[in-house]
Amino acid sequence: MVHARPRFAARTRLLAALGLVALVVGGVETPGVQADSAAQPGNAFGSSSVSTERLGGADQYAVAVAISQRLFPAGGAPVVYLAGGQNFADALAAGPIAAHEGGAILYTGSSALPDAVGQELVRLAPARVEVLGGTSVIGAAVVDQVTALLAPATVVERVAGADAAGTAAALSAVAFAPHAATTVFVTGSGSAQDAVAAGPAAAQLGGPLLLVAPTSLPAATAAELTRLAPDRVVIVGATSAVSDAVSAAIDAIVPLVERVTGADAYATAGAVATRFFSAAATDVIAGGPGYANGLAAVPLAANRHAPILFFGPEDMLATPTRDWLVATHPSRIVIAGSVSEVVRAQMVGFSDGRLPVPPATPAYPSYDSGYHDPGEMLTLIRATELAYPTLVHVFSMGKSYEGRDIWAAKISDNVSVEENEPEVLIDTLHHADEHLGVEQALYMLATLTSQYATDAYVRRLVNERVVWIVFAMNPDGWAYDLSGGKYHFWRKNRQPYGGYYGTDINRNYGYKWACCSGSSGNPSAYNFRGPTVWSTPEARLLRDFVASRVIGGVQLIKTHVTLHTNGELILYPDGWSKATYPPDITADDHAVFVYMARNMSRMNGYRPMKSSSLYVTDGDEIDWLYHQYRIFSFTFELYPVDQPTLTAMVYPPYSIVAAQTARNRGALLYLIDAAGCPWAIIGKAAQYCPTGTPIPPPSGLLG
Ligand code: 3K0
Ligand code: CA
Ligand code: ZN
Repeated sequence: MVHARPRFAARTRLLAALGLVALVVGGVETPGVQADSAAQPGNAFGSSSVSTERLGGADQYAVAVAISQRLFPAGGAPVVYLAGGQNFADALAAGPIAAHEGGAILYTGSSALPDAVGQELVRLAPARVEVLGGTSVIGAAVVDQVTALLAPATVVERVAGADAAGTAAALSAVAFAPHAATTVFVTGSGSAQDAVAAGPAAAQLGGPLLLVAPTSLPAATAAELTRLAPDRVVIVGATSAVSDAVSAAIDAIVPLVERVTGADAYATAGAVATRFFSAAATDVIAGGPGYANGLAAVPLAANRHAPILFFGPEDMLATPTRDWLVATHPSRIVIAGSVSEVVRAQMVGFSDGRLPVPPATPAYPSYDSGYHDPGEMLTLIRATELAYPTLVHVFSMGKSYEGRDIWAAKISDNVSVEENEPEVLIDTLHHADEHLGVEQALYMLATLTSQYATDAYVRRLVNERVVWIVFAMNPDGWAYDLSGGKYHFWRKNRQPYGGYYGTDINRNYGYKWACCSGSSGNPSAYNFRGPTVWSTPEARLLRDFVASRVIGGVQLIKTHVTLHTNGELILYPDGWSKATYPPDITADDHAVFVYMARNMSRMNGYRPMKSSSLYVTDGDEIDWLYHQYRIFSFTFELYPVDQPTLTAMVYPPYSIVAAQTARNRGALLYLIDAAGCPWAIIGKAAQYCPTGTPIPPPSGLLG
């Protein structure tokens, strides 16, 4: 929220960053070939017509071995290209050469050959090993190790130019006679992802890949182009990688030069696929954001007549890759390296049509593109449902004023069954510019699903509770706040009244609405309460949803948090009354609120306080949830405090999101746990909760 209010004053110090989310590639995964399987509970793509095959491994050495095993299941490769695992420059051009020669690419350390790589070399028993690069990349000791492992007749030779371009030219010279290749591919020697994308296309057209500097045509490359005398050169990549001047210099040697490029490496890979691979392709290789895995996969892609596209570093599949899958609906996807289940679900779902391309929505500004815009949010929650169908059910709570869906998910084991378990509600984005709440909700969805198989606490909570997440209560305000590629500091919904837009949804609830100067009757005000109680469709939908959780006369939802920003606060009812001990809350319930807030603050470093201590609010959500249903209902005001500018206060950069969402893991899991019997925290479970509470929730004040 943008208005200068007390939380902007100095408060708790920010906790140190608690860690970062793991990147998709480089994540540890069991080495070896992994076919699609239902080995993990909840992971089931079985109903799909699309299969995925993960050529996974703990590192690039293991991934390359897995790819080699897939390509040569019975061993017997004629040639192996051995590349430096820490320095791939000399291997950039190896893919099309390996494809042309029917060989494999493996990686080695500079001073020692990893055991698994040695074993793979023995299994492949090649007649020839080409060691790529000079002794600084792959030392003589490695060459000796390789020689000792293989049959005496094996040729082990080094291919090295003065630089990467020279090595590429030397590889080409070994493999191709003059006029043997009609098309040659060229990429920038510093643009490895372009080289990966170009590799399968070069192989498909039977030519080599050569490298250039961004602004100069290396002599070795020019000489090799002259020697090969192809009809055509295809440059892959942007002018920042291969300038127009370099293109012109190539044009002076070769009759035809064309360039294939996109807005970034993902789009360039998509453009290469579109230009050189049939839309009828039934097989696709997806590399990671890095290039080592993709480079090793080029011979396999060539063998399958498939392009290589990149899935991307985080939880969203890159859009150009998505578009290729939607356009070509491949039946098999080979994944080089590790990938998260939700990204795998996106690849499968976009290929088989179960995951629709979301309707166009406004996007975050490019500098904040890591934040999930409304379309990305929908894709991510639907992909999570696809990946964990027994744990997640996605649904729309209903339509906003302007007709947008308000998306929600139920998370529990046996998710399709009413199991009469204690329930928890998490909602976000009552206020349109409080974007971090959406990220926090997505973080919890990811935590409860991706950690189900590995974290006993998460598994117990998912098994013994039902968690409802409402991902964005105010989709109309959100779309407006993002419109036009810039932020608008917009808080309310977009319902017009009295010549102004917007009601503050968090002043429109039906407990003591308009009672106490905790909202405004002026439609131009930031905290306009609406012309009547429950006038906003959004608050009504939340009301009706919560009412629907009364089953057999019992409200199953026991605890709740609404995620707002900012101030790093934990707020509890009442908002309407300044009284320290509110007249309308029982002493025991007040004690539960105080204890729960303190316990959660121990875990996230936020400051606990009564809502009215911040300022008086009337008609807000948490007062209504408590008084209507006795739900232990909290407002979290997320990061930050104390920023130098209003923009920094309201729109923190994406770089803080991983740490600031992970920061609330413990507190939010505790809130879920506490639903078992909130009064257990004050030692009164026997008095308040029926026997048979599944697992006793935490009790007492945490130390
Ligand atoms: O429960 C509450 O006190 C809500 C506080 C909330 C509000 O609605 O005024 N604070 S915010 O607008 O700055 N997110
Ligand atoms: Ca369940
Ligand atoms: Zn808010």
